[in-house]
Amino acid sequence: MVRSVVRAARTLARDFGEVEQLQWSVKGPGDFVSAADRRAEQILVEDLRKARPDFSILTEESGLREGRFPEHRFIVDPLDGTSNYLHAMPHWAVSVALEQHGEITAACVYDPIRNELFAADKGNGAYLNDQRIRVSRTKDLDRALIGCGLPVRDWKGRKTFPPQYEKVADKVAGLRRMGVASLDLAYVACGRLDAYWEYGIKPWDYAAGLLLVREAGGKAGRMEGDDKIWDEGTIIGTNAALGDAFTETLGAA
Ligand code: LIP
Repeated sequence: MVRSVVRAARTLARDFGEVEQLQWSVKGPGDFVSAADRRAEQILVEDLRKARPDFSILTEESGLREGRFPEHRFIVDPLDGTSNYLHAMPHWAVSVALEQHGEITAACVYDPIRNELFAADKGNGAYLNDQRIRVSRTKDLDRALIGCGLPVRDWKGRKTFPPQYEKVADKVAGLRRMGVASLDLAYVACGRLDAYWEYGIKPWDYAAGLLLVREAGGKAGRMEGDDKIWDEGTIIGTNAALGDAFTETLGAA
């Protein structure tokens, strides 16, 4: 998983140089970025298939490819933070998780711009490059820096977000909307953010991040219940100390 994620991210990083140039072109970088995204997905699928030919693969771009052992599946986002990438913002990542018998057992999120590889293995902790990471110890909401998502246009979260925002914004030290769910959760895992929530994101955006937070000692899941973890809902990742207070604040929205 690590090898495939790093290989895909390196090609995206090379293409990113071109995207920066295309910002001034009349046509913009749209088509170029779609092609780069597809190329990255191809690399990931090829590598993961080679390593585990019988596992299923769910990707953002192509949906589910069923393997012989569908109870083992990779959940892949070749380019998380597509809008950032498209606008030459140097904050995006490649994310892969492995789900086995309904549990996420391995996770890998790589930010090639900062050369930061977040990885976790169920039961063995979470790591940033080779250093063990842990969630923050912030226990008071009024000292907490919180990541979130922001709905735009006709996005479903338009109705869900405003009341949640009202409740949270009133109580916390700061809010950030960085546009890369996998990295938001990775940042909770290493203590840069104290908590994160977002409504309506997709499995490939958060599968790896959930395990990173859990293995770093935090809490991560779907507010409406983990039994339907891949259904539409509000995804929350928090440090252990804030956990319930933060979820209650959102839930009370
Ligand atoms: C994006 C997420 C981001 C969210 C966007 C989108 P993509 O993923 O990571 O945090 O707010 O709606 O889903 O589409 O760039 O892979």
